[in-house]
Amino acid sequence: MIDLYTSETPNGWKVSITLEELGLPYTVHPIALSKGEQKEPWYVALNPNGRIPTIVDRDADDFAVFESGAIMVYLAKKAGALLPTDTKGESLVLQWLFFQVGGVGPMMGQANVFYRYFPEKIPAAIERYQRETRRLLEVLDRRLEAQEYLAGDYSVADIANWCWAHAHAWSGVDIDGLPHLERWIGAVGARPAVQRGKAVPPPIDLGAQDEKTPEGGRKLLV
Ligand SMILES: N[C@@H](CCC(=O)N[C@@H](CS)C(=O)NCC(=O)O)C(=O)O
Repeated sequence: MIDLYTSETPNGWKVSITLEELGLPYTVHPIALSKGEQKEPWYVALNPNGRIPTIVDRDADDFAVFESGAIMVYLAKKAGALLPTDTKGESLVLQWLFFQVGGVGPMMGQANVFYRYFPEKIPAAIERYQRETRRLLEVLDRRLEAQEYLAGDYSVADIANWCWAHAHAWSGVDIDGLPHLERWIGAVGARPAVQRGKAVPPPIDLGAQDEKTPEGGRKLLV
């Protein structure tokens, strides 16, 4: 059994969707980000970065894993799916997974901060992160022109990138003229396991979806 500490955000969905796709049993522990639960000592003992998501594998001596990309790889290896075992196949998936972890996630995250939450409106910062987000989405579109999925068969690379890319409108970035990306966003989003994982944790557990409001988002800017 896996314990999952998460919130209703793209980085959280990366793990809940992976768990759903793999069919691994797990228990959800919602973390209220706007209340700062992720900074409490008991949580930082599991995740030194004080952010969601985190898992604890109760079947592996309570082994804790933080960083969403590392969690996805851990789970895929544990279940033996969503990540090829041959060196080149694994490398391809990791390339597109790291592309999300190091590029799409941070850039869209900063676009959200400056477009949605930051108390001052700084046009240069908004433009900078939105332009970089759009550029990264164009990279995905070009990749998906020739391939159904990002790295061979459907994998953790698709889940990771989808969790951010499908929410492009929240960052104020359109995907006009990116038909391959649009096709893939629809196809991945139609998967039952993706829909189940995206419903984790249920909003009711966190109260009022506080993180989605400008006020709730601002509380995270400290
Ligand atoms: N690199 C980390 C990023 C995690 C992250 O930024 N999580 C956000 C939610 S998407 C969070 O916990 N924010 C709360 C905070 O910044 O205190 C990962 O991929 O796990």
